[in-house]
Amino acid sequence: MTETTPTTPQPTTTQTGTPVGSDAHSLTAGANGATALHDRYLVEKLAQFNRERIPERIVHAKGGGAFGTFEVTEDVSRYTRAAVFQPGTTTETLQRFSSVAGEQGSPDTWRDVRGFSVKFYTTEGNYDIVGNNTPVFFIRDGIKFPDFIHSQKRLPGSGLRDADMQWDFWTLSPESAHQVTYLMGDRGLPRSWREMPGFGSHTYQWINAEGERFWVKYHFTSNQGNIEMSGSEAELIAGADADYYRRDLFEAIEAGDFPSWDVHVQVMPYEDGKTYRFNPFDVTKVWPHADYPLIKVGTHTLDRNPENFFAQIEQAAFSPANLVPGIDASPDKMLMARIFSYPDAQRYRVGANYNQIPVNAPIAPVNNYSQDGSARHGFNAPSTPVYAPNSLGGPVADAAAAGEGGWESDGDLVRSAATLRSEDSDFGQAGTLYREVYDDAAKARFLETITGAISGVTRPEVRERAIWYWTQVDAELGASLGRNLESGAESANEAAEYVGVAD
Ligand code: HDE
Repeated sequence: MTETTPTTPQPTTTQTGTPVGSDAHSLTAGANGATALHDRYLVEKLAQFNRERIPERIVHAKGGGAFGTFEVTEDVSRYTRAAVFQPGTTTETLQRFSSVAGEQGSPDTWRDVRGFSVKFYTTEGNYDIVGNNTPVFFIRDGIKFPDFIHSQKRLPGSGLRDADMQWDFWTLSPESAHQVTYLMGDRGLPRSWREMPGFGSHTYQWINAEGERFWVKYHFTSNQGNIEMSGSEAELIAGADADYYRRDLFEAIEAGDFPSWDVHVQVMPYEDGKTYRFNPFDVTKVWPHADYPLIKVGTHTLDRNPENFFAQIEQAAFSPANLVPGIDASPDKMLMARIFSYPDAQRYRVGANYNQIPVNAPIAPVNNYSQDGSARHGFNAPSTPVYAPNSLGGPVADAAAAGEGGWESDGDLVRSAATLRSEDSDFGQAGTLYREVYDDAAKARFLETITGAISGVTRPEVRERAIWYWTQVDAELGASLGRNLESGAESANEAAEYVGVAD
């Protein structure tokens, strides 16, 4: 259906286009009589209404977004052949921001990680970077994800959030320490989506025109700066305006104040991946900029609000599986799990043909042998054969055009953590973030936040383990936390402010 804004009203119609008699009066047997079941417009209107909601995203349910443009300002063609990253290229985009654990109506300013998803409508097909405003993640194997999310959401009986299960999971999963150190720090409460950075988080692979491979990490640096809000400010706003971030983005764009991010990559030569001092495919780690400096690629600007939130934002389907020639995955176990999970979620949430909805449809032509299914809209010309291989001139797969990467892989099938390298540690980078990035004021806020959060834990063994966990991050921090909890110095406000977090 196309959207029109008529100057003279058009007649209201049924979904099949026939004019209807009234939007105010059902068909009844006399003015005071029973309603007729054959009032087909009434039936259609109520039935359609009952189907307005689709399942909300199991994580990242609350969000907002806008359309934009990505412009390549530098030359990174020596690292990737992807059309979207060639010098001077301009690509239309869609971006969605989100918080993670809260449901659709949840307040934007609850402490949480924020999603940062960008869809590039490239000439070679859609390319999505589905990241967060932090460069790392809580776990490093996708098989833990459902358990992790369960622990951060609600108790099955009471439907309440629960500090015991949140901290039980985190402290039994010490690989979470780096991400929790971001989350409980100032980064957990950005002032707006415009004023926060974005990261691809995982290591991805770039492949150049000669077939040479590189490992890359994406960084989106906000040109509005990185600005955060205090816990008490966030708490007040959560009560006063649950849609604070959504409103901020929408109003800024309406006013012509277009937010932008400079896009950078860190590039690691392929062979370094084998010998680097810690596992560079572990999403709980960052790569030091001293080893792999930021290389600018271009600028991403958001300049167009959605015209229909449901059609263009709610139904938007972002996926790390949406890769293009010259860009591929890496041996990150989380990334590989996500490549299955997102299209699966979208087939369930939006429907089997979700990629035919305008907001998800590529500008690149689609040619393949899949067909039918619920709400199918596009189809091949009737002369196109329905199978491959065929001798009738149907679409032919072309490895050279696909520009896929890959990596050496061998060994028995095992269930095992990745082989440890000399500097692999769960707590090392968390400690560096706390000690070297946070200044004294940020450290004090951090201690107050974790004290408040852990004061909500009732099980003594989980409290003990939380003290152990933060002691591994930083001995002094752990000791201060222990003293605070012992003396009951936790601030009731901070405990209330902390709501929880997920992916
Ligand atoms: Fe997600 N995640 N995730 N996630 N995620 C979803 O996809 C999942 C992870 C992220 O704006 C879901 O369509 C698994 C890391 C964002 O629409 C789901 C694992 C990162 C969004 C899903 C992860 C993210 C999602 C929910 C562990 C940052 C919102 C509905 C292997 C680097 C996208 C949907 C949007 C959404 C699964 C881990 C970010 C269920 C299994 C790591 C920004 O498929």
